[in-house]
Amino acid sequence: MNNEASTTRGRLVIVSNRLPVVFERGEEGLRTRPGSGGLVTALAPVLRDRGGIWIGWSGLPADEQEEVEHLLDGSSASAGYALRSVPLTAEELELYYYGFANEILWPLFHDLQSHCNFDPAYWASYREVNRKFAQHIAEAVAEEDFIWVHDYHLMLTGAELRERGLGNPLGFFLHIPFPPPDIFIKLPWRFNVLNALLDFDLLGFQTMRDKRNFVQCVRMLLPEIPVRAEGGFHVMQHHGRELRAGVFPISIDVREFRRLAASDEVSESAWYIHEALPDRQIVLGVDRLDYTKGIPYRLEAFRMLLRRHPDMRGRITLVQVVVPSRTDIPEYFDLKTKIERLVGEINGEFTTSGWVPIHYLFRHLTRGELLGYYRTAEIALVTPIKDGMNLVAKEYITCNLEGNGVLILSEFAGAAAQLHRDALLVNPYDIEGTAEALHVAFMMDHDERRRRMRRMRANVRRYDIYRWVESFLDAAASRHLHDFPMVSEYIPPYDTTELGVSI
Ligand code: GDG
Repeated sequence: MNNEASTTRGRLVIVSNRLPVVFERGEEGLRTRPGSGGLVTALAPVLRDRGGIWIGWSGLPADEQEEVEHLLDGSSASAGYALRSVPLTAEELELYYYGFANEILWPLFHDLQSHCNFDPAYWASYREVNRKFAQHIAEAVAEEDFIWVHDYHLMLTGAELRERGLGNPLGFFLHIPFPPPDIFIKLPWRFNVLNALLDFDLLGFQTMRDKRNFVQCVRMLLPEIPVRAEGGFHVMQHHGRELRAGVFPISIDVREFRRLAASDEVSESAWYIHEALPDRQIVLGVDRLDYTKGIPYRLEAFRMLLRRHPDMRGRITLVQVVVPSRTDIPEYFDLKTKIERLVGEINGEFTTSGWVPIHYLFRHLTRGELLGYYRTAEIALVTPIKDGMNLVAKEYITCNLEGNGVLILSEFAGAAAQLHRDALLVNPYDIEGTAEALHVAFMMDHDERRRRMRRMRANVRRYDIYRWVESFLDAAASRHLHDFPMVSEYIPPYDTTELGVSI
């Protein structure tokens, strides 16, 4: 095997579809401000210490590339690592990003093949853009740099780099689920994608489920590839190299969320939210407008709760935040219309003077507002029909400083692998089951709530985003896999009798 290059000697090169920088056009023209996500916060110190580059698309049209590059020079100086942009034309954006990534990979990898539009033009562009990214990476890196590619937009970059003769150690992390073989084989370009993934040295998945699906796809579609289990990894041989696949459940910057949740601003906001909704429990749902989030099923479940348990009326309020996304696309616009019709129907059926069952917010909240809701809501309803991890669940747990919240979680969210013992797990398609879980959550006594929340908080605290970065880089450098016992034992479907409650 010739992939012994150490990842500790070289710099770190992060590659993602988008750069972690926000471009804003103000009166004085274009400016940048640093992105604020957990990933960039955790990676920035490593990029600074070790020396590094972040390569991605700026979010702006290719004809503004000159101005973008000029601004990125300034941002690189203040960030302490280099930012390099890959320009994308309007056509590439349409076909590669909105087309292949969003209309094929996103629905297919979330098991929703009926939402896919397998347009061959999308594939051609996806290949072109991955090649373009590889070109930019190849120009930017030195021999021993460790290249870490993120997510489904860029699954072919490893193969493109190998074709250019690059021998650098290459890692890839998939933020979304990997589908089971009977779904993956629907992809007309299944062999190209699977073969390309095998050109990385380290593949990271969110859960055991995703890694298992990937390994099963390799066994089914490429039976000539030798696969063995070793030290928590699955090891495969391909093109004279050795690829290791491992599980690295992503997390959040726990210390930062706790600090912000305890701030005066958030404490006040939490107090005001509950002051305006007195004498009741608040159930919180926070989702981007997307069909994978299961929002209509969730609303149906809330309606079922109010029908079946009339004593809940006036004592429970669902605050459903939907963050606008792609409403110019008919499918997303239809989803919005469906959600709004359901909210209207439910509020129309149950509202009384002084009580509106669903507070519906269709907008992006500030970080302070969002944390105010996290801190004060007695119940969080996180019920995607499929999700790589779901960070809202981990953020809610972390911000629930009083420790009296209940998390209702979809068994199809990656987070379930870690939290299944103490969250109330539901099948999001099961409207009656979710309605009953809401009832159980409402009735749960304080001691039980605190016990469960304490364990979940400790669990998320032990394994934060810094540990996630460290574990991936360690696995790449030392071929050693950190042990995460809390993520290895869950296999759905979940037996709810284990909870000791009947739902
Ligand atoms: C991929 C995978 C995986 C949401 N509403 C508001 C707001 N948010 C923030 C939350 C959270 C983030 O957006 C959403 O978290 P997800 O986990 O759903 O992440 P995505 O980026 O959508 O998706 C997912 C993740 O990658 C990480 O690997 O967990 O499964 O699909 O951080 O706080 N933030 C603010 N206002 C809002 O209204 N400020």
